[in-house]
Parts: sequence; structure tokens; C-alpha cells
Amino acid sequence: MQYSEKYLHLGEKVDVDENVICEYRVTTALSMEDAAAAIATEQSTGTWTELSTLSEDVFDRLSGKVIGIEGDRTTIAFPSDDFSLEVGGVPQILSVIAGNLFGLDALEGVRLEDVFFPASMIEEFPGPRFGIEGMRKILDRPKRPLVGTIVKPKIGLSPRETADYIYEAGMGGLTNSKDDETLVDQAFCPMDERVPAIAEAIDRVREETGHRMMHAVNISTRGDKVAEVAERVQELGATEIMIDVLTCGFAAIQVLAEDHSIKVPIHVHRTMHGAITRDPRHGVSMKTFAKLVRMCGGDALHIGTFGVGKMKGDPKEDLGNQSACVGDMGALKRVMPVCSGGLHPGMVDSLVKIGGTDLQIQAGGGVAGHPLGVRKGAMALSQAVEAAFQGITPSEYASDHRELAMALERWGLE
Ligand code: CAP
Ligand code: MG
Repeated sequence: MQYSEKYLHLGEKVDVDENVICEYRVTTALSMEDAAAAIATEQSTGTWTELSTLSEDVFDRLSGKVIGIEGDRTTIAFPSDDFSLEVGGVPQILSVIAGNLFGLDALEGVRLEDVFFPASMIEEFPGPRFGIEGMRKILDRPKRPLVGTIVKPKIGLSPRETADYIYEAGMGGLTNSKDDETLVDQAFCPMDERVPAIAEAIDRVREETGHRMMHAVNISTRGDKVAEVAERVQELGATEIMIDVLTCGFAAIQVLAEDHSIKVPIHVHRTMHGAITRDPRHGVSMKTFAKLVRMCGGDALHIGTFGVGKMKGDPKEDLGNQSACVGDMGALKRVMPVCSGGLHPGMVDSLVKIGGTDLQIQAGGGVAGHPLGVRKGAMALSQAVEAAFQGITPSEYASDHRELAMALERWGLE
């Protein structure tokens, strides 16, 4: 198959205010020129053959332009006019920058590594309402990493047991907790009972100690119910809501961020992302997803653990995810990067060394698996965060913090 050279504009400068610029990594037996042209044509004005219906004018205005090739990487610019933001939004953006191209038979692999949007496009999105600064303000925690837990086991606890877990976590010093991604409204833990019980537990922690905390209630559901469920749990006392971005879709976040009756932060989980982001030669980078989450209005987003925890990841990729959350992106607020997945107190020092202090560090097993239970587990994790914040080694801090010492003994230092 011959892909048209008309799509090649190598070395040309394009206006970054008028184009969405995408970087792809391509694995192919074709020449990179042909492979890149195949992507540009499929994703804009073309298809596999010349068209009698494609006018020069449409071609000039709307075709994707291959503006760079370097090794197995290519940069392609898609004119802003290719996009339909009001009706279309992120689903339509994805169909252009990350659509059919993945199925092209001529490419063995293609990965969307990064994307850059014009400022005028970014402005069309709400962005986070709270972000790092807003969440820190609610929690009265200006500088230290947020420190949280995921209620474990993932499923099975009753509303009372869930609330007790969160009370203990709060008494142990955690600022955040959340439902696990597979818990929504099952019969063993219905929202109508769980959410008020959690709210009461959080209030009790505040009354007894002055300590503030928020818990993200998982509202992941079908599209037509997202806003309704969010509003319902908010009425029941939810202090934060959680949504799974890849199973619910990016637009679900935007629906929540633009719903002014929702007045709590949105924690964005990324379950299933590994199916798309994990292969270095095929799929979409998490960094790309992070930019879209930020545009749609997520306040906190899972970015991985810099290769430290149980989930696949590495410092370079995860630092890229973090920079998508906090780097310059027009007027959009910064998203709180969440590190989660197989973490325990012995990993916190490494996390903070790599990722700094603008992080939400959370552990499920690494809290509930503490030999002395949830409260001591929460204390151990909080102590690890405090040590890292103060630049004290975990072992030194553990010498007069028994909970941390026990956690390090159980799980070691990494
Ligand atoms: C962490 C977690 C999160 C993972 C998902 C879990 O629990 O709740 O879902 O963090 O990975 O169920 O595994 P543990 P990621 O602390 O017990 O591992 O954040 O990379 O998307
Ligand atoms: Mg989970």
C-alpha cells in the first residue's frame, strides 16, 4: 500500500496555537516516512487510497502533517479545526489522536507518547476546581505530602466496618482514604449506609483531635447516572468522590467538574490503564491520559509509584505522568499526583526522593497489614512521611517511633 507523500512536511514549523501536536513511537517494517504518513492520513483527511472526494482546499486546511521523524519517533500536527470540542470533547479528541491508527495492519506497534494542545483548546476545558492547592487547603496541610489509605479488603467490609477502618486511619494521622475501585454499591456495603457512617467517622476524628481528613467515595457508574450518584453521595456526606477514568470515560470527569452542585474534589483512579499504557511499543502513554484528566477537571490522579511499588512503572514514565499533573498547562490548576499500589512505610523515603512532596502517598495493604492494626499502620505510614519530609532517614526516625519500626521490620526498607 502506498501512503501519500503529501502528508510529509518534515522540518516545517507549524503554529502551536493552531495545531494539536502528537508524538508517536512506531514499530514497523515500512519506512518511517510511510508509517508516519499512514497515521497522518488515517487520522485526518485520508484513507488507504486516493479519494475523488478530497478537495485541495480541505486537504490544505485539515490534513495531519508529519513534521518530524527521528529514529522510531514521529511528530504529527493535527489542525485545531479537526476537533469538535463542544459536542465531541475528549471522546472526539481521542478518536483523532488515538483512534484507528492502533489497528493499522502495516504497523506492528504504535504508541502515543505525548500530546500538546493549543492554549485556545485548553481554555475550553474546566480543569481541576481544587487541585493540589485546593485539597491542601481543605485538609489544612500546606506542605507535607498527603498521606492516605485504601480501605482493605477491597470488598467485603460492612458500612460499619468501613467507617471504623476510616476512623482508625484518621486517628492514626492519615489525611485521605478512599474506596477501592471495585466497591460501589454492593449489597454488603450499600452507599446509603456506608457514606453517612464514613462522614460521621471523619467528623468524630475532627472533634476528638482537630485532624482533618477526606474520603473518596467511588461513584464509578454508567454515564447517565454519574452526576446523579455523585450528588446523592454528596448529600449523604461525601467529602470527596472517586471515579475510574478509563472504565467510565474522560467525559464523566468533565460532567462532574462542570456540575456546580458538586462541591467536593474528584479523585481519579485509572483501573484498566495497564491494558493500554503498559506496552512501551503499543498503546497510549499515561502522560497523555494525565493531561486529559487535568483538562476534564480531575483533582487527584494515580500516577504510579516510580517503579517502587507493586504495579508496573518506572521513574521516567511516572515522572512524566507527574509533570503532566503539575507542569505548565495554561491556567489549569495542578492535579494532586497520587502514588498508590503495593506501598508501605519502608518505600516512602524513596518516593519522596524521586517525586518530592507534592504527592498523595497512599497504602492499603501497607496500612491494614501492620501487625498492630489499622491505627498503628496509619501511624507508621504518617511517621514515614514525616521522616521523609524532614529529611530524616526512616531507620533513624524509627528508633523512637515504634509503629514505624514495626512496619520496617515487617516489610523492610526499599
Ligand atoms: C492499592 C490499590 C490501587 C492501585 C492501583 C490496589 O492498594 O488500591 O487500586 O494503586 O494501581 O487495589 O491495588 P495497595 P495504580 O496499597 O494494597 O496495593 O495506582 O498504579 O493505578
Ligand atoms: Mg485499588
